[in-house]
Amino acid sequence: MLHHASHYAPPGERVILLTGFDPFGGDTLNPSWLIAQALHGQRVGGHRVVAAQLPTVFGRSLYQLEALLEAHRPSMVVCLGQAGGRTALSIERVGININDARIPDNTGAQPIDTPVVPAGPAAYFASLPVKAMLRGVQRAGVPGEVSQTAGTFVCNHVLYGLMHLLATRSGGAAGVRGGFIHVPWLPGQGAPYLPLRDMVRGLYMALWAAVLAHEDIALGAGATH
Ligand code: PCA
Repeated sequence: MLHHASHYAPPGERVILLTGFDPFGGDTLNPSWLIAQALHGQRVGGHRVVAAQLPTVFGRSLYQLEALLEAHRPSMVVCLGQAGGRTALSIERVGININDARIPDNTGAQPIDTPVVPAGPAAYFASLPVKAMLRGVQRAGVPGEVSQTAGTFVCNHVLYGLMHLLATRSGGAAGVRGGFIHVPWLPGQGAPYLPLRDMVRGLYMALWAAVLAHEDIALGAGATH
């Protein structure tokens, strides 16, 4: 069952597909989905945001993502996930070809040291303009950083799988930019945390920055925080 809007973009309006995950690991909510929901329907420079939920499940998350790409033909894909313990909106630079689960996924599966895509390349870089998006987050007055690892659980699985889909799908995927942003806990889930409204504002500005940036800006070495 896909949780997403059933309406399609009018001709000429491009779609930003924005995904979040369902709660996992004993949590009762997942800020990534609350943020995606809050931005559903927003217009960003000739694009419309379509929010969809992915299950925190190895394999199934990617099948659903592939179906969403087919259904919406987005020009940009931004997947969001919760990363408890992080202090900032973390724009991920790279997905790696490994599943190594510290905890079971939402079906109880816990793959250890398996590839996301057998015989796939070791890693894919996100094709979003990560530095421009970082600037956007910071302009919103929200803590942001570029992250060099999305971990080895379902979020990295989805980032790697997304980039593999975009790299290998026949037709339609050329020029589609994609990537992943990890978000901290909400108040009440644990510390450190960020309020929902700040995360929504930061993500909104990051989407604007991505749409406006034709090429990524150079902030200089080490300017990742
Ligand atoms: N965070 C997990 C998977 C789902 C989510 O929201 C992760 O960081 O892998």
